[in-house]
Amino acid sequence: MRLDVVSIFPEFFSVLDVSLLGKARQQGVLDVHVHDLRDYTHDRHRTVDDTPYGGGAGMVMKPEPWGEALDDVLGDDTDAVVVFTSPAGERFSQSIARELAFERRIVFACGRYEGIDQRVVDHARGRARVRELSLGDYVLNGGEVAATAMIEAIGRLVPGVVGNPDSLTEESHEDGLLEYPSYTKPAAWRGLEVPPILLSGNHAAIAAWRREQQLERTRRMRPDLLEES
Ligand code: 97T
Repeated sequence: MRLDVVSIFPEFFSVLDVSLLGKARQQGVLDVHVHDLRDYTHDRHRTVDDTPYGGGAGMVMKPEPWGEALDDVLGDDTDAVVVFTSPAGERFSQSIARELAFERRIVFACGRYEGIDQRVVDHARGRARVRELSLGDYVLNGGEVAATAMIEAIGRLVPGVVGNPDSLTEESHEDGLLEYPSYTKPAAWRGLEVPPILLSGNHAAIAAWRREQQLERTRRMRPDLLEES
């Protein structure tokens, strides 16, 4: 999968050099290209923002650098998805990550300040499949953290990135429930015991216990998930 990122903080994405995604990049499974939006400005101050039409606090990202950056990054590619990270987007989820993991190419456009001139998004719809995605219901200073989280969630679902594919299906959110609690050795630690059923060797009973734990935990921590499913 090819991933492009456009941001005024390209250094931010050095986190993608490490851990599992870093290894996937070294192995050529993920091909990540980070672009500095300011390289597409032409004034001495490399200006990317301006005051909003209609008034209001904060600054809006100017359309011209974004237009040039997306022209350059997309080239004549007609098959890419462009993701605008935004607090006003659709909420990102495991099912969206699963969908996007099938794409050949995704371009992440990271806005700062109060957002990007809306015409950039509207114009991009003419040449790519556009998604406006939010990480959740809170405000960040910019789209970089959101893009990084989405890249990790999507990237690890790309075949060959995570070594053991079984570990992908046994996690929180894959079946609409939270994960069951996990334990490892020693069987007793600081006076706390591992639930005896896990030491019983009875696989059917263990599976039933885990299911029950998933339901109980989901009911307690995330009742909204049970209503959805
Ligand atoms: O708060 C933001 C500002 C810019 C770009 C994205 C965000 C955001 O994304 N998910 C939550 C907030």
